[in-house]
Amino acid sequence: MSGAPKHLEILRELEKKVLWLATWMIHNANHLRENADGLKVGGHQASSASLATIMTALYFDVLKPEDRVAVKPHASPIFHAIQYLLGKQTRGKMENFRGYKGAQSYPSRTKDADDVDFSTGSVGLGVAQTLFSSLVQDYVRAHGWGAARREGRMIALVGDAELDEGNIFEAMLEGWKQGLRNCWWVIDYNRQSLDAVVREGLWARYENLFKAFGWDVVIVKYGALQEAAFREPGGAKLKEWIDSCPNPLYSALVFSGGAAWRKRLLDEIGDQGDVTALIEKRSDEELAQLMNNLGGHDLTAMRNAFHAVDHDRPVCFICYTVKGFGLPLAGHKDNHAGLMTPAQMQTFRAAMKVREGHEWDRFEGLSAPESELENFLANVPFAQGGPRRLASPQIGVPDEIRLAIQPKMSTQAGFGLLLNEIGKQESELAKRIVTTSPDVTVSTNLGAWVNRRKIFGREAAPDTFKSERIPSTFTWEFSPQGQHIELGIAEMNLFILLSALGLSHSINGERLLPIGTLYDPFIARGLDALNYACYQDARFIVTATPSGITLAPEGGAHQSIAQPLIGMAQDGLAAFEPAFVDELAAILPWSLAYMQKEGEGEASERNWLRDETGGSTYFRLSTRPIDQIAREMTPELKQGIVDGGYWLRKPGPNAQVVVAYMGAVAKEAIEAVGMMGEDRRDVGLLAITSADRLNAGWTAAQRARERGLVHARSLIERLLADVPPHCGIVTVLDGHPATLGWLGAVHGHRVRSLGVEHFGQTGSLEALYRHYGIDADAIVAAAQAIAPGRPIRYLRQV
Ligand SMILES: Cc1ncc(C[n+]2csc(CCOP(=O)(O)OP(=O)(O)O)c2C)c(N)n1
Ligand SMILES: [Mg+2]
Repeated sequence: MSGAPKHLEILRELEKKVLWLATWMIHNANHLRENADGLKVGGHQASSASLATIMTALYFDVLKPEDRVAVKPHASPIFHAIQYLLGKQTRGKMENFRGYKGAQSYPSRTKDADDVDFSTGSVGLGVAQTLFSSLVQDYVRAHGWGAARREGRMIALVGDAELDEGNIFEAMLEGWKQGLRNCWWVIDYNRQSLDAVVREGLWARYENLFKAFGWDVVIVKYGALQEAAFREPGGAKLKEWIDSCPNPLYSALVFSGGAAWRKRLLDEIGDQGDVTALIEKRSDEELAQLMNNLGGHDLTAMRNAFHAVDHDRPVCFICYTVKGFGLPLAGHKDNHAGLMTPAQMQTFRAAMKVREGHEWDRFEGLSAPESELENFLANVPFAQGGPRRLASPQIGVPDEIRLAIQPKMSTQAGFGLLLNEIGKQESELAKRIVTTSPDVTVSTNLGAWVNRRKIFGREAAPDTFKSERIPSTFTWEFSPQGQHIELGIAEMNLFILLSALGLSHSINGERLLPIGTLYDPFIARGLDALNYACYQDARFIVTATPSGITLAPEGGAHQSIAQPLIGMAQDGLAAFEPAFVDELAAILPWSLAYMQKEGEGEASERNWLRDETGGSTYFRLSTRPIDQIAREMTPELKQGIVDGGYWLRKPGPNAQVVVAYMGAVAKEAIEAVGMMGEDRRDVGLLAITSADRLNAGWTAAQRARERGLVHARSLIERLLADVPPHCGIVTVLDGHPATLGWLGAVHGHRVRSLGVEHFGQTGSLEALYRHYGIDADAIVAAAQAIAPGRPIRYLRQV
């Protein structure tokens, strides 16, 4: 660190500039909106100002290029202002803050152009992401990769109310288990959330919590002015008063200003000797300055705190700040969405010495010579590392993974076998795969893979059962070369870890191919984290098993209904629910390649499905063994499976009914078609492997046609093209019926959609399929209702 007074002076100037730019950016955007559509959106002025000093200290002084930062959502304007000063953000994007393709309200890896490390916005997620990114950095290095790059610190700028989010504590627990290093959480302790002022004394709970998990805790409470005043006669009294002042009162006084401070202090401690003189010798303005001089607004205090860290243990900095510091909104409990009025803006502008029309000038209003400022910015350590988005070559994936498919098998067992087959090889693909599971590794069938590839641990640890010679199917051995990361039960952690692993190519320059497994219903438990992982374009496979009511006797509470719809609706995630293991064997290699793609490609069907741009994949699998079909995997069949569907039995020209099924109910669908054969002509059986991709292809093809690509035709349009118009379609899956309900809209066929709308009943599989109406009888009954004709003979009483 450079301790030269000049250095500090320039940092002070930049701190001012950053606050001005961020405040102006928000004011300007709202002003434009107000004129355009009358809609004012809440500002982040107060929330941003809170972090202006801390971020100035970090970005312009402390951070190294290899460090990565998750910026608190509402500090996005400060981040953009800093990047603007560093020449990495354009004025156009700043002027267009919150506008179409402008700088984003919350820092976004995918939508912002100025090198956001981690997207934030859903509070708590960015914080945990830094922890898991640090574990991933260790994983990468333990496997012998990335040694040429310096180890970075993973840093989160955390709002104090953000710590209400439980996922942060789930992550801390996991970090402790995994030997977390190189992780800093900087808490903006402004004691305000969105609605109000936070509970008294929270910092002490945090301190204990963090220490209990092995973190260092650094409390930055007082700024240099306060520290100096405490050394004056009477200073100890003042300190005592500050320490015992309740949060809401401190905030209210910050808002009210110097005269209010004076009155309050004199009323409460004014008769206590020296402290009176201490107060009296300061003007109102000086007194306000002193009382507002909390550690988090003191560049020296913050720099000292950061530079003093000389180890790689995780550190939590609790920094006292004032929300809205430096602005007239400072401290007011309603300031979260507060915006400065034009009159307040004028006063602020005058104080910042910014002339009309020069608001965006980088050095407007600063007193240091431009050349010095330019020189300083050109040498900021953080900005010396070249592009922050790293690249890593794609790993080759074979077209097929051969495995011996038994006559009767479940897709979950097939998944375990497929991974085991990959694990047998010494290929680059096998090396780059990393699996993870929240305490359901064995029950989701990863056991064989883990036996081969071991569990990752920074320190090796043998399996005690093995060393004690107690027979066990699974070897539970930890090694720095291990390729499975075993997590505790928290599903949020699973998805945040997948997010961190799935960005390794860009963050660490070393590609990993992450595969996470969990029980299907518990996707809901980690859904927001899954959404954010996809939002920041992390690449992974998530395998959910068992699923639906098909898990039958395992328990009603574990049945999942909505997940197929989640799979369809989740942006960035291609969802599959294959019925047969050979289908999964076709989808898995495709998914491993898909997760590595980032091209643009020509306008084509592949492109409508986003095959060129790539993404993550979700497999919804089952533990139900069903009869497998012995067949040759032709290229056409494989393409159909990957694109979402194919005819298992093509309907004839006189077909009255088509049964379209997805997943484990294949058996019932096949049985129902057999039962109807004598009474309905040419019944068709449509196998659907991905409602998501079929639907996405259909929507995209329609859009493409509307935009002039007249020949655009999606797979489902082609599949249903020859189905006679009078033919009815019965759809069935172990999930919400709406998943396939749209099939009738493709060419206007009548549809009856079967599925599960209520859950919770336990029982045998037969009993439950009957109870919920997805057994063969229910399919036949639906067919009879939708495709009138003579009564179907094999229809049993339902
Ligand atoms: C998961 C989630 N819930 C709610 C919100 C809405 N929200 C945005 S900021 C905020 C309060 C933030 O308080 P704090 O973290 O202390 O930051 P400050 O505003 O004090 O800077 C809330 C509730 C959100 N962004 N994400
Ligand atoms: Mg706060």
